Amino acid sequence: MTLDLNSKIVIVGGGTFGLSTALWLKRQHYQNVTVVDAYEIPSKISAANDINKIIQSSYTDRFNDSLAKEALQLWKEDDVFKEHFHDVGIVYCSVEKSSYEELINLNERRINSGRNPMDEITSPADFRKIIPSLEGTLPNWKGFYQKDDCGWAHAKNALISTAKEFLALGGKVIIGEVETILKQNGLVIGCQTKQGQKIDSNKLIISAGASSIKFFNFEDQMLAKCWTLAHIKLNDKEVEDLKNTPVLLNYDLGFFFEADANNEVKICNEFPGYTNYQDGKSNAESSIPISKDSIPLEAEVAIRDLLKQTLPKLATKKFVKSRICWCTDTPNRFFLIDEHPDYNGSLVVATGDSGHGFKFMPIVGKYISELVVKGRNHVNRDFFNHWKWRPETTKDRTDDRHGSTNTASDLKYIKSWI
Ligand code: FSA
Repeated sequence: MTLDLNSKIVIVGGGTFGLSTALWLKRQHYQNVTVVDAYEIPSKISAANDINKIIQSSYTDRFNDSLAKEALQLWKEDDVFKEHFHDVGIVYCSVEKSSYEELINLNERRINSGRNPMDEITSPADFRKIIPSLEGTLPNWKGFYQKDDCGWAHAKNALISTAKEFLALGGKVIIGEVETILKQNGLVIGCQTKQGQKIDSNKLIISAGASSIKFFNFEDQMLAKCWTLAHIKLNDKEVEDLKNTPVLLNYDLGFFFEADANNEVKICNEFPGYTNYQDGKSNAESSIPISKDSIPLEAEVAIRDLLKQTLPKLATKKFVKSRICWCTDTPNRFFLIDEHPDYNGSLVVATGDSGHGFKFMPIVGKYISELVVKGRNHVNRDFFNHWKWRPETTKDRTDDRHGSTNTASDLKYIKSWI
């Protein structure tokens, strides 16, 4: 089903994938593009509603590596995105052998594709040359330093400026919780909000992140999991010491950034995520996101441990904020961006962020909009093959994360929250 410039395109979910798609469609002069979200943008339940997200521009796999390079260009040049990108570099670190090997592969991918190799870091003194305030003992830490073309972005502000540009170009945003998907004769023809508003579509896009499973059966391709974050507040001297320093990303232990304009530093521990399975079930799509401004006590311990090893003076500071943040993993962690097989091209799914979607915000909408406009048989085959509807792969599901016990645990086992 192909579209013309007046077709009604409705996007359910105004987060990373939804807004990127909305912007790309408006920039290509589609007249009738509507984003529907339960909350005002920046939606309080979007995973991207966050003070900072890591912007990597290299990956160990060829497909994401090349897409990340394409995204980087826009982070640097596109007026909507460039003011939110902080090109401060990333210090990639590990304490375990397997994650160090991954870093070696990452560096090799860079070298083989003609980019500068990263600097090797083998001692605490090497780390301190890059981030002088790392006064911790950094036990068994090794890593690589990529000086530029990577860093972090102010994710929430990027959502806001994308929505602003979309509206300026004539896009429409409706605030309402989509409750029902409207169907007729085997086609999706729109959606209806809880408040009773009906919105017609020639093409409907579901880009509701971990909540997408509320609307359709994804045949267990989608596994909602949450991760944990905390903020601490720094004094002026501490802010100054970390100013413009690279993101410190330890594949085994977690990561943190310089402070934001509010003097707050965000810190995350690394682990394979928590599921939230319902009623004794354990198939992927019975894991349901719930929002919570709190984290398990064990996450606080892990976050403080990361600080003890790196910035010990900050390790006992009060958390001024903590929350869990939901992502949705596909079986192999490539996104799920395709037509839903049951509705003859009238419904597109654009989800399965797999915990690494945000860095692609400037570019992912290009490929989603191409699928929306041309249909699945006419998009680039490399993209199609990576992102297609693929329930046959669920039997090979992988967590593909380091940290903690290396397998996902469930929130029902968490007895203490902070
Ligand atoms: O560069 C990146 O995409 C970092 S993703 C950050 C993170 O917390 C992961 O470390 C975690 O494993 C999960 O995927 C959620 O996102």
